[in-house]
Amino acid sequence: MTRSPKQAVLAAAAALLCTTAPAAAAPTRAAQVDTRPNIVFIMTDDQTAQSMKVMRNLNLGIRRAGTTFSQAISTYPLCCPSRATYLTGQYSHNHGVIHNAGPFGGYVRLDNTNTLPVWLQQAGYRTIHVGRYLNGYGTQNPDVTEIPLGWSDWHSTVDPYTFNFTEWRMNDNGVISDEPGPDNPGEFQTDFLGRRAAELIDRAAPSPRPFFLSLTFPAPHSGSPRDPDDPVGLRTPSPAPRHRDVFSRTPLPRPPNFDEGNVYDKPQIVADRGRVRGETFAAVQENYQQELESLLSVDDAVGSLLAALSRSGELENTLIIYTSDNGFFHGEHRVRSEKILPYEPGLRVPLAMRGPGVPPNRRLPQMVGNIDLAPTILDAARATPGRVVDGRSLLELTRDPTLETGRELVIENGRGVNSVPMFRALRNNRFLYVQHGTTGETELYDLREDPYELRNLEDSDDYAPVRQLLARRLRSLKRCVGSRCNAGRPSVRLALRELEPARNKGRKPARRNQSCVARGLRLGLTGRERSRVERVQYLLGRRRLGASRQSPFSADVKRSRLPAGRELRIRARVVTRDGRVVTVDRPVRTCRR
Ligand SMILES: [Ca+2]
Ligand SMILES: [Ca+2]
Ligand SMILES: [Ca+2]
Ligand SMILES: [Ca+2]
Repeated sequence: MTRSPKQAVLAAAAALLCTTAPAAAAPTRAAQVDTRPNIVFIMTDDQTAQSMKVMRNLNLGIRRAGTTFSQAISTYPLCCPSRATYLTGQYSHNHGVIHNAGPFGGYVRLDNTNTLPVWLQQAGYRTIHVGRYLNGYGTQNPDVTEIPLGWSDWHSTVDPYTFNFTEWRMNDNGVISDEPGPDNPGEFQTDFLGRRAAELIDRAAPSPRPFFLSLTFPAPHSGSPRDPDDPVGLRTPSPAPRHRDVFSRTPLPRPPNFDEGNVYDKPQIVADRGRVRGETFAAVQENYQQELESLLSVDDAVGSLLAALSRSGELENTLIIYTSDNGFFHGEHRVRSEKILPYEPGLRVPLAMRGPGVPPNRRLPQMVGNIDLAPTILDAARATPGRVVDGRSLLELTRDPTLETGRELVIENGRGVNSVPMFRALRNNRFLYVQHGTTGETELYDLREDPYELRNLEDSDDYAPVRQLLARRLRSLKRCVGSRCNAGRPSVRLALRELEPARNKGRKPARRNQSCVARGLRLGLTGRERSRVERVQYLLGRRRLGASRQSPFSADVKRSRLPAGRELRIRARVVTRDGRVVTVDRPVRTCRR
């Protein structure tokens, strides 16, 4: 492996300490060496999780070399609110950006003086922005050369030209230019952004100071120019000319919720929609194909970033995160071309990560959200946020892959947006519960039984108790702040008891003051919410010690199954009937044999 410049500085400092440096100078000199990782954050616009399959560099260079979060959720599936969440680690009800435009949305709505790059810069990072910023950047600011606080290096597309893939405008550290310029005639926007990002990596890598690169592609969002095969009445992206029609024979997927037949169970906003057939079907399919095609140039850019990092010797010491601001519909539930609805196609986003502390070739099934992006980056950078963040670091999960936090997420759409009236939803590991503010309609889906959300259970008697619990928790979560956003964590504890010796069964209790486990353990659950538990698995590391589906959920573990003379952490993985999953741990010491 090539040694990175930063590691070389470290080695030089170490050599200095060993030979000439006086002892007193040692701590100061060592403290100046910065071994924190670089961070490269890549965000696409309106990309579905499934579409990652066409991206070869992403799959080989980031996903196979790292970890994919297979249940990643955008808590406000719309560009600007979701991007403001990335920049703050907060739900939109806390950062206040609840629309792309208007009085409650867009660039000026966010307090741009207190965001992720500001915190990283304060922590000593060089911060680089390449790509699109919040909606309205360039139109809402009276001075078009304005640069938000916190960025050491600023290369932003300027609205309203951001979504033109062949003729757009840039603000490069305050200098406005129309692109592509005379040096790169005909360059496609995605290629331009990828090239610029790679050049900036080349420039930042030799410094001992770590860098944070935030690269945000407008692709595969719809935009101009018009392509010869564009459908009428449905907006599409424009792929790079070299990728046009590469997927023209790839059929539009038809999952079970595609063109949903029976929508009597759905709220008005869905039930009023027509079928996805004939010309509409063809239009949705063309958009799907053009999105995949436009992702190929994003993938080329991913390839050149990986090459730049590798060339500079920084690849192994760089945390790379790949995601999108929201998902997208392609005919599911009759929704032909939108994002802001509380169902899975809009909520699910790609999320993959590689770098220090991230195991290779792994998939983590835990539900995570866009509120977790900033806390993850801050964790890696050992930096402190200037706001109360609502999310948690994903590095907790890469370090401890069976951890479950019991958290539930709120899905929001402000006061309503893009003709979808206001709703709030609660999403946990098993259920989606939605309240529509203006009509009073509600929805409940059991994602374990009905992953395609075809049967709204709002009237089901069997689910009445679950509905009640979810409604109560949604009421408190929809305005949650900081750690209160984890308040739904099931209140259960792991109980441990030494097993009775066989001859004493039913007579004498085991000695209470014994400090180590001599005979074996009886595991069980206690706590206020034990009555809500559906099943429990007991774990020692990745090994299963036992399981139970019956209260009090006890399981006996013989001494022979536990290593002797050791401090162990026993873990219970608890699933509640209302869809929460939590792990609770207890340390225990086993006696020497
Ligand atoms: Ca978007
Ligand atoms: Ca097009
Ligand atoms: Ca085509
Ligand atoms: Ca239905």
